[in-house]
Formats: sequence, C-alpha cells, structure tokens
Amino acid sequence: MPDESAGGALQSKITELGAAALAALDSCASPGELDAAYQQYLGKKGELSAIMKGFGALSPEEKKSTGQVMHQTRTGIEERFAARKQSLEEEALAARLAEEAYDALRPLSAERGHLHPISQLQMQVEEIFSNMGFRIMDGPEVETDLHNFGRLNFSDDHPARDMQDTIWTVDGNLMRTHTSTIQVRTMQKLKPPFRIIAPGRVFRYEETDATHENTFHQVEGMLIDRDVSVAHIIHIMKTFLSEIFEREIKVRLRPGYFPFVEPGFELDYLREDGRWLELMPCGMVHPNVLRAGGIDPEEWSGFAFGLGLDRLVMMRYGIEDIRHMLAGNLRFQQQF
Ligand code: FA5
Repeated sequence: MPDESAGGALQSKITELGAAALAALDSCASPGELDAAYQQYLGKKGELSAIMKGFGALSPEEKKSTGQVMHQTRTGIEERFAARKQSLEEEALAARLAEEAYDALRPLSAERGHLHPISQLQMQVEEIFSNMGFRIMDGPEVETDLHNFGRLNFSDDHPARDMQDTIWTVDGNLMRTHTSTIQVRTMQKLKPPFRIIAPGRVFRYEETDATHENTFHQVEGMLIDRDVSVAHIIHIMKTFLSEIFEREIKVRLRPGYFPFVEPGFELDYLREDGRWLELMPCGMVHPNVLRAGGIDPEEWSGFAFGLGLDRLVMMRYGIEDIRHMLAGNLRFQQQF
C-alpha cells in the first residue's frame, strides 16, 4: 500500500531518484561522466538535496522513517559510484597498457641489415690478399706531416705535395691524404721480408664531382723482399683482379709519377668491351723511402700500390657517381 502521507510521498521520490541515479551511474562510459552524474544526484546542488527541502516539514516519526530511506538510498548510490569508478579506471588502465604494450616475443621484421658495398669489397680484397700471404695493417686517420709526406720522399717544397690537397688540423697535423702512411708505419714495426695491405679512409680538400670525393677509401699494398721486380707487381695484380672480376684479367703499366716509387706506374686493366681503364698507381719502392724506414736498399727491394676502393666498387657495379657512396641513401644501398 503506498503511503499517501507527506513522508510517504517524499520517500517515494527518494526511491525513484535512487533508481534513476543507479541507472545513470551504470550508463557512464568514463570516470569524467561518472563524476558528473554523481554531482547531478548527490552534489550540494544536486537532485537529492533539492528533494530533501521538504524534509523539515515532516513529523518526527516521518522524519525518522524518511531519514532511513534517504540514508539507504544515498549509501546505495555512493557504493555504486565507488564500484563503477574502480571498474572504469581499471578499464582505462588496461586500454592504455594494451596500447603501450611491447611484445618482446613478437617475430622480428624479415628485413635484415647488410654491409655497405665498400665494406663488402674491402672484406673480399682482404681475403684475396690474405690467401697470398699478405698481412693486414691499420693506422690512424689523423697523421703527422712526416708520416704522410716526409718519410715518403716528398721534400718540404716539392710540388708533388700539391697533388694531394690536404686538410690540416689546427695543431699542424693532417688528415691522411693516402694510405701510404702505412708503408712508413709498417717499416717501423716489421723486419723484411714482409707483405702487407692496409685498407682505410683518406681525406682530401677537394671539390667533389662524379669521380671525386673528399672522403674516400684506399687499400695500400707493400711487398718487401730480395730481388723483387716489376714482374711481381704484374703477377700479383693480375691474380688479384681476376679474382675480383671473376675472369682472366689483362693489365698494362704506363709511367706515372709519385715521389715514393721509382719507377712509378699507372696500372690499367682491359675491360670486357676491349677498352683499357686506369685502375691504380703502383711502382717499385724508392730507395730513399726504404732508407727512411731503416731498410737497406742494397739488400732489399719491393713494390707498393694504392688502390682506390670506391672507384673499384663503381666499376664493379656500374655506379655512375661516387657521391652515392656516403650519401646514406637506403634506396641506393639496398641494391647491393
Ligand atoms: C695515391 O694516393 C698514392 N698514395 C698511391 C700509390 C701508392 C702510388 C703506392 C704508388 C705506390 P692517387 O692520388 O692517384 O695516389 O690516389 C690513388 C687512387 O685513389 C686513385 O687511383 C683513385 O682510385 C683514388 N682517388 C684519388 N683521389 C680520389 C678522390 N678524390 N675521390 C675518390 N677516389 C680518389
């Protein structure tokens, strides 16, 4: 039986409000919406406070029973609010974790990195020469004038210094212009006979174009033994190039000038299309260079060469511009 008294009417309103509040809380989709719904029903200016304005006019008995209904309703709404709040916060956290999740066991990308074509060729050059008994040497990129020029028979005012435009450091050293510095360093370390190669980066103060970089790679070679002749250069180079180009290679020598070799040559090789192409300078090690390295030129002789690695990569793959080498363009590098 509905209680038609003032207290009964107020209690019905409170109960209705309670049901509406619970439905509203249940339909909230975020902690923010939930807080708003809470304020709408239980806030200071909310619907429950508005209804309770009629409370003061009730009789003491009605106040007691209505007060109980109000208390139960309020507690019910508060409990539902707390429960909904917790579950909405958990859902939000789970969603964020799922978004940020890093799956350490997921399959790795099928795309693998690989070595730069210059590194690939350098490793192959090292292997070919190692098989012929050459030892691989290394040296610094910042050098002294003495290692880069002086001990290689460049006198201080010799015009040959201008053949290799130099990047100087503020303290009077330089960025090595060629790997021939390793000839000097090797003679300081090893007693003849020896045969070495030395791959490395070299630097020149040069305008760049399709065939010139300011930073490029060379492989130095030096062989010191008794009775070494030009025939040895030709034999070693033919063997080397035939392995690189995977066919029998013909070479020829033309005169070339470098202060540290005598005689000096430019070595050309015969391309498949029948044209000769200049490949590398080489020559018999100059007696002054041997002497500066503490080696007696009456007893020992040898040859040296300086292979431009970038240009060899270009010949091998038909690359038309050396500036691709250091551009760091993945579309270029992924072709090799
Ligand atoms: C030299 O550097 C001598 N040290 C080579 C040498 C060694 C001669 C031992 C005799 C005995 P050259 O400056 O020509 O020589 O350079 C050698 C090779 O490096 C060239 O044939 C070319 O392949 C490469 N090279 C030279 N300058 C550049 C450049 N700016 N960019 C790319 N490659 C270059």
